[in-house]
Amino acid sequence: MQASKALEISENLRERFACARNVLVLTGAGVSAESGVPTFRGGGQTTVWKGMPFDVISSARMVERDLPAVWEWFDYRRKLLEKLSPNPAHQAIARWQDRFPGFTLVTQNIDGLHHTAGSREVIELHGSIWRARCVACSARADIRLLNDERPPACAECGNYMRPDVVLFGEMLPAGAFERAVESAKNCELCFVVGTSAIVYPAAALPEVARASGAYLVEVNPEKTALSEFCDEAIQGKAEKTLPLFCV
Ligand code: BV8
Ligand code: ZN
Repeated sequence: MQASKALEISENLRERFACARNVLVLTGAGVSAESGVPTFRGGGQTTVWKGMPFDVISSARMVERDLPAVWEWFDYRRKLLEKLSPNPAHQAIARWQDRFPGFTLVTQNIDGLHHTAGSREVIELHGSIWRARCVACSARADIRLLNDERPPACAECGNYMRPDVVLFGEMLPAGAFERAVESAKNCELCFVVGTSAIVYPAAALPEVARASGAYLVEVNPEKTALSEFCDEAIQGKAEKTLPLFCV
């Protein structure tokens, strides 16, 4: 594993980037940090909400136990997000999309900032904070079009709606992880940007890419469980590092 300091892209990596045909990018909360979106575990802190660690309030159990509290938590985060915009890391990744014959962006983030930056067909493994879904039928709605009633009532069947986000202990959206695994198996170059690589099954993707022969690059100012496993671990911020791959 080659560790390189930020603002320094190895010649080898530049060449691989120039010649790559299929690229996979996996992002986590760190790619949105510069935009002002709080990370979950950065700097050793775990986000806490009203005394609950975030993986308690963001859990399947909480939806059953206290759906209004889950809505309060997501409404609070969405209010924060409404004022935020993509940063140079999101913008660089959006530019990469048309640079390679095959390009897949997989995100664990629910903030929608990749989409706002212009990325298309983003695989959102953990859903979206901007969408609600019915607990009973398959109805979905853009939360910005719903009234302030909490929990919102489903227009189709009248049952409760919940955030269309994958909580701890819940399955990922059907097909999302499978599509991401397919891309991981077929890429020659895999970037893992701004994730502590703790949450599964998302954290398994870099392992799949590496096992399939991809060159694995991590971009993160901190070391993670994945760093030793990478071909290159660029210890730097995404918003400083990704734009260096000028396209
Ligand atoms: C599942 C949405 C199968 C919600 C999230 C017990 C029961 C059931 C399952 C489990 C269990 N025990 C373990 C599991 C599996 C569990 C899991 O992996 N737990 C972990 C904690 C061990 N996974 C699940 O539950 C998944 N489902 O397994 O289904 C199943 C189903 C039923 C029964 C059995 C099995 C579902 C996981 C999805 C959970 N939802 N989010 C919400 O947002 O509130 S996960 C949450 O963590 C976010 O999505 C986030 O994206 C994700 C990962 O975190 P990161 O993105 O990595 O963010 P983090 O803060 O950790 O790190 C940020 C990094 O950025 C840091 O490294 C920092 O250094 C870096 N950084 C900071 N600034 C910058 C930067 N990098 C670059 N540039 C910068 N400027
Ligand atoms: Zn319904």
